[in-house]
Amino acid sequence: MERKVVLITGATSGIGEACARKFAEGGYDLILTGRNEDKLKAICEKVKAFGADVLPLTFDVRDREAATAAVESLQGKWKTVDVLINNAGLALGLDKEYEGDWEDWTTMIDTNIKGLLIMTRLVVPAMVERNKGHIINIGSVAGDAAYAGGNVYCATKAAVKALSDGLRIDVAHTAVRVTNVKPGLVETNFSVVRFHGNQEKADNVYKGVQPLTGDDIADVAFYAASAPEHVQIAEVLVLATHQANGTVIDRNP
Ligand code: NDP
Ligand code: 8X3
Repeated sequence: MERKVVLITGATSGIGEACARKFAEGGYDLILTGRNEDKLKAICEKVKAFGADVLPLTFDVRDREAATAAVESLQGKWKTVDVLINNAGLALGLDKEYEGDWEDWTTMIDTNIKGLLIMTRLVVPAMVERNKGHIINIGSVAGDAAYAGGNVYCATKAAVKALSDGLRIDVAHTAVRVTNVKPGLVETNFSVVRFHGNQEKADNVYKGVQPLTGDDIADVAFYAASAPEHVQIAEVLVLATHQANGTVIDRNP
């Protein structure tokens, strides 16, 4: 059977890295993208153990020229991307909106919204032309409702929902599918990045509750990609068992 190709952004850590493992195990070949060439190469070596063919592409999703050059460099079987996982993203800070940091806002908006749009614009036209393909956007419970200090990050994930819904409308005449996976608390490097490297603050986010893992989210993404072709998993909210929504978490179950 012909192997399918998945392109994963932000594959050097957390959910993206877990998706790389899951899709490799599931028989896909992988285009793994990220900013850190060394990490990317190390992950490529790991997933090759599952028998997957792997192509690393090093670029920043905010850099439209670099992303374009990377996608345009694809040759042969790599040109046919069956599944695009728009995963690269981050939160920075938990400042009040009237006190927030302009650079943090710009980074979040440029990565979570514009980076996702750049990759969508580059990869989806060929899917539409082939009448086949699947875009899995990693949104968040944070996109359902704002929480204290979440303001701009929550807005970017609300945008991921709007962009997923909009794309689903725009490809409805084709067999291309669009899924928005919205995780809750997942213990990855996410909180370390949010708190600019403060490990203690990051650890507190998961205190008293068993969080999800990147693997839990990769399982859901893989399930969506594996559904029969007439089935479109449009949106999935995945929470830790003791998390009820973006703000209600029972830390003493
Ligand atoms: P990690 O910090 O572990 O992973 C984020 C990945 O995105 C890294 O590989 C990182 O690479 C990459 N990335 C960040 N900025 C860029 C960029 N400009 N260009 C290319 N790659 C970039 O966090 P998660 O795995 O948790 O996050 C993955 C996605 O899941 C994000 O979109 C996040 O918003 C979302 N999410 C996370 C949740 C959580 O609780 N963890 C919950 C809900 C959603 P680098 O190392 O180079 O920065
Ligand atoms: C990540 C989940 O609740 O920390 O999107 O924003 S949350």
